[in-house]
Amino acid sequence: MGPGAPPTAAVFNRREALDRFRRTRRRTRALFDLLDPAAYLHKPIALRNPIVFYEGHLPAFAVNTLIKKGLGRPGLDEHLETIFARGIDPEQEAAAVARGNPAWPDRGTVRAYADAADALLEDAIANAEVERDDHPLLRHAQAVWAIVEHEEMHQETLAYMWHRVPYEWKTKPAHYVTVPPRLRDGPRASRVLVPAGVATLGTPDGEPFAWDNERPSRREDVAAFEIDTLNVTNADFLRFVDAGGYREPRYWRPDDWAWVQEDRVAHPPFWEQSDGAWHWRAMFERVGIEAAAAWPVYVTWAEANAYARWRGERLMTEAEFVRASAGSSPVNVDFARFDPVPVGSASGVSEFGIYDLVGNGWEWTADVFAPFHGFTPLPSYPEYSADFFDGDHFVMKGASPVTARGLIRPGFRNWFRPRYPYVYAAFRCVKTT
Ligand code: AVJ
Ligand code: FE
Repeated sequence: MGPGAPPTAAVFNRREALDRFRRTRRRTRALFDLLDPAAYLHKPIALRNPIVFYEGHLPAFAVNTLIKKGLGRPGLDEHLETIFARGIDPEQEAAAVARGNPAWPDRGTVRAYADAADALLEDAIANAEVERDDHPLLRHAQAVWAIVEHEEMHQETLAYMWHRVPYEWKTKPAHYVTVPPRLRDGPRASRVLVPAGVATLGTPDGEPFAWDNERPSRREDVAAFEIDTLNVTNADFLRFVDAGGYREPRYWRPDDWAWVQEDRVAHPPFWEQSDGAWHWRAMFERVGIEAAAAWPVYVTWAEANAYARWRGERLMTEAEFVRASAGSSPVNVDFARFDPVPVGSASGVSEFGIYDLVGNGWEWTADVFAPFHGFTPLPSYPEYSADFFDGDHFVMKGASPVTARGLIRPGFRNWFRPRYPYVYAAFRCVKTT
């Protein structure tokens, strides 16, 4: 521990860890139960694995990490723990096809493995020495939190994959309402000044767990800036579409413009057009765009950046996000819903009067995902971040409707490629004063 690092790390609470593990597993099962078994071998997103992979990946990752690497005990099934070890995220679809797929086991086999893994993991969390100072994976019970947070992140991956699955294969949960009636109008769009100040990026020592990319945390001076109090909505974005924003190269970086042309991109990835009308593709049904007009628009980084340029403005930096979000409480997170709510939820207003920075959709930032100075790979998952410091991923902050509460902390950093169209990512514009 370096000078100045606080000596007090939170005390490990076995009961709490076991509860969180069980709750996480239960939610994962509930997510799989939303799908018709016929979807099991389906691959909703070309760059990702078929659905079967994820049901095996979660328990296999946990066994590999906590049981084998952490406790040094034997696993359950060497073959399954190899094919399910890691997801792929290849640059090109062609690479995914070329690499080929293993012959995936049938669902009964995967479920039996998951049940056995759950029993093994619960017993380890309840009884084994999962917290000890003399092993890097077990310091502050690191591997326990890593497997839980890894699964929580994948719950979001599952949700955005499920989003692309045909509606016939999904069952809407009882009582779920895609567009709840609005009780009152939200606040009007406005702009506030955030005065110059200091932001702490990442997660300070002394927290029970943080991913490697959050550390060491650092303080950064932030110059004064103006920021939209609300996210850009579908209605706002429609004006950009109607103004020909997707046909004007000067709003796009060269690679993004090439993508717009080659893939004929002409609207946000959650919009669909039929009979000349726009619709919003919600999780369980399609709704007219009017119903979603006040929802944040979910777009790629490239589209968010183009919109900001069209307005003569820019996306916020990560440090500006941290500064602006002081005092925000989460809005529409932790699977409260599978779709957004209108922007401007009163409960989520920050100290500076800015809405929904944490929840209802991640916030795109202008920052390329990169390590903080002094970065060290996490012993329990050294490739977690390091493989993505390639200059082609951008930082997202905050949370979406399907971000587990356990992941919501000011220092958490998420990242995706600039043209990856599946994530629940919103944005707003800022400008330097
Ligand atoms: C941090 C959400 C970008 O989904 O690619 C899961 C999380 N890494 N298993 C991803 C992750 C390995 C990662 N993100
Ligand atoms: Fe994973």
